[in-house]
Amino acid sequence: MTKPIYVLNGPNLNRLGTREPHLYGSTTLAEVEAMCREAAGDAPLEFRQSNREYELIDWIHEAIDGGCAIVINPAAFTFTSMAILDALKMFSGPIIELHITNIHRREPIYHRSYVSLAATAIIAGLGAQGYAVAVRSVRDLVRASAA
Ligand code: DHK
Repeated sequence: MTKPIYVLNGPNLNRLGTREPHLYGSTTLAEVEAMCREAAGDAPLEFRQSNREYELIDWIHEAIDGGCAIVINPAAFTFTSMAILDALKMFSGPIIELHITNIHRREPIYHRSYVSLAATAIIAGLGAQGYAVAVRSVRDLVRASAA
């Protein structure tokens, strides 16, 4: 596998660790990145976070041109951004939509995801560990498709 897995994180996730720990736990984004890199093993991985919608879109375009898979936690943009959905629709590889919390057990505003319309799979509610599950899953999907 030469093309990287892109792990993209949306707004406010840079505050993981102190942000509503009763919901998101105490794991920091840096610790999440380390978990992703461990899960990826020898597979190359790009791990990024932005509070800017346009930047996430630019990174999805980068993945379209040179990535093998996307794991994305769009955070609040999950429920608002048709632009991120439209960008993801252009990606030909596996996409896992990831949420630390089970968004379907939260307030109704968190129940309708635009991103799910483009996702291969959705992981929600596993906490920070969900990132490692997602990275291992796309790594295996890509390897299986290349076999
Ligand atoms: C993260 C956020 O920032 C929220 O806006 C989402 C998601 C939930 C998560 O569970 O990772 O609603």
